[in-house]
Amino acid sequence: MTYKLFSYFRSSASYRVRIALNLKQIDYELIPIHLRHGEHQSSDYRSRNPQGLVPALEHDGKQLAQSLAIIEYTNTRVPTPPLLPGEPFSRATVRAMAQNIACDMHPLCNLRVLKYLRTVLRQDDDAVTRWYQHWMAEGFEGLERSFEQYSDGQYCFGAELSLADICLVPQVHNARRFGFDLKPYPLTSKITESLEQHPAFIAARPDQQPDAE
Ligand SMILES: N[C@@H](CCC(=O)N[C@@H](CS)C(=O)NCC(=O)O)C(=O)O
Repeated sequence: MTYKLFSYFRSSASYRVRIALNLKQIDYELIPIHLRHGEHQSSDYRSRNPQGLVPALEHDGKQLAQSLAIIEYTNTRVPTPPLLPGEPFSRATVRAMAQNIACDMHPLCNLRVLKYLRTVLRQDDDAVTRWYQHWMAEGFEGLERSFEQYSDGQYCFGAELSLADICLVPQVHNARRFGFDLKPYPLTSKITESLEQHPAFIAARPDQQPDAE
């Protein structure tokens, strides 16, 4: 086996990569990195991902970080099924949806940011919850508008599964975990519920991982 994925069951960035590897039917070894135990901060792990974040992918002895870069790498190595449309406008639109989630929504509410708010800035649970709810609402509002324009109700963009779908499901999973109300985003909920039936998405779910608690 030449692919090794360093992953934490609850990490939505790891969840994205698990979905992509499953869709591509790439056989991989999963190596759990426990975030709550600080395993991602060890010097050994940082030699794989210099940012000390999960996921990291090892392929043929080489190390890759950043979930979107890892997914694009696997998409190039194993082109079927394609995760980005071939037509340039469609391709850029799928990337825009994925980047809304991975570059604008997710980084504002990940573990280290919420921890910094609680500890260094001494914010209480109520303030941290307001922070989370605010940034998620902004993000999901934009996504819902994009889906109204481009989704068929089954996938984020058009009639094909794409990188945007791979980013959406883990972000919704995370939002539900934090008690975020998704009722104002009916199309987002509909697309997610449809994708959650797909075997590649089911196998990638946090509760299906060997390190699930
Ligand atoms: N942009 C990065 C984000 C990676 C990231 O933030 N990973 C989180 C888990 S989802 C992490 O390792 N957090 C550790 C921490 O916050 O201390 C990617 O897409 O890979």
